[in-house]
Amino acid sequence: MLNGPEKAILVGIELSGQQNFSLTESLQELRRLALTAGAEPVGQLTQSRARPDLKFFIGTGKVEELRDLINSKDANLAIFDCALSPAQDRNLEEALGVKVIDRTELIIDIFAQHARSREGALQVELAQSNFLLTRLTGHGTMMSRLGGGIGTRGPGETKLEVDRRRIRKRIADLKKELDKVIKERTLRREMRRKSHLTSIALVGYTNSGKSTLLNTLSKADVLVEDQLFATLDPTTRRVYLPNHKVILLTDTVGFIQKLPHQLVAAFKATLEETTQADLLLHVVDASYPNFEDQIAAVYTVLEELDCAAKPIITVFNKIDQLKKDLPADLLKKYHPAITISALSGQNLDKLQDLIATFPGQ
Ligand SMILES: Nc1nc2c(ncn2[C@@H]2O[C@H](COP(=O)(O)OP(=O)(O)OP(=O)(O)O)[C@@H](O)[C@H]2O)c(=O)[nH]1
Ligand SMILES: [Mg+2]
Repeated sequence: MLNGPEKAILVGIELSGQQNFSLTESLQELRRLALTAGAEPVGQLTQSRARPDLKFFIGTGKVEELRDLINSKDANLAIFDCALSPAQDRNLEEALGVKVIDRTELIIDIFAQHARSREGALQVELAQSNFLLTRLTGHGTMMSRLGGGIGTRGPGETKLEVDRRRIRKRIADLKKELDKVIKERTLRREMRRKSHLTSIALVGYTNSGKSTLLNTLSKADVLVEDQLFATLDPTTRRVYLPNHKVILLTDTVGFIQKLPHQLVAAFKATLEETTQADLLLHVVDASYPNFEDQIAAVYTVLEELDCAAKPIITVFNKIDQLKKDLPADLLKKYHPAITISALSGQNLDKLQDLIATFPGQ
């Protein structure tokens, strides 16, 4: 097993035509993801390219540079801020002599560490199994990953021992078990629906303050952490509006740019809490310099979930951190929108008033 955290080199790639999230921003985010997963970033390398190299994603010269950096920093892991093809992953591991993981694997690993409920664990294992299946396509051997660390945790631990057929069987079993969980969840949601209470879902980029807002509005005690993907399992609480109406507010998993499709597919049951809501509160971390990039990333996921057309209130959070007010035209652009601080409680009364103006209230 490993002693101490894995020492990781982060590799950022900017492809031409890429919009939103600059190379620097994306690498900073990858650094936070790596730290959340328990690795220690010890160096980084970037490359701008027109398109990915088929064999290594980065150019051959860069591979050598990366190998030198790995050696000089005594690193044992390379994390690529992109989705690597199975062949690229394997070629890089062979050329570099260390474990290579991509953004998808890193995020799945964090999910594996944060899954608490049976449903969460099942969904993570489904995502891991699907990922593993793509990695086993077309070749029989691979560098062993049984040494521990990122990509080996969670239910997929003995993954390289099993062959494709067994993984397919496992995927089928997981889906069956998840179906049961989904039925229970649907039943609970139906019961809530019968209560005729409006259901509102908190959505937003990870770490934007969704759980904090649920806690302050409902006096709940949901885990809040300055960490990516602190919340995986949905929590629903009653919230009393000033007009004495009651709503049901649900907090769930946050979004991120380039959210792996496997995770969106695997977390269908959890994400249904969002797709079934009457109204969405889109929580935005207004203290993040380029929060409009995060807004765009959230909309991409909402579209994938088919719920971008739902009524949405944009909630600009963390304004206690701002030196000056947000521009009025920004609020107009995201109308209906409001600025709040979930932490200090500023403008929460106004947010409740705004919620109360929505039909059904
Ligand atoms: N300054 C300030 N910090 C805030 C505010 N709201 C939340 N935070 C902090 O932001 C961090 C993330 O808050 P969470 O509520 O866990 O965010 P989340 O959106 O639930 O994050 P995930 O569950 O990881 O997706 C925590 O450190 C909070 O204390 C706010 O209004 N002001
Ligand atoms: Mg949370």
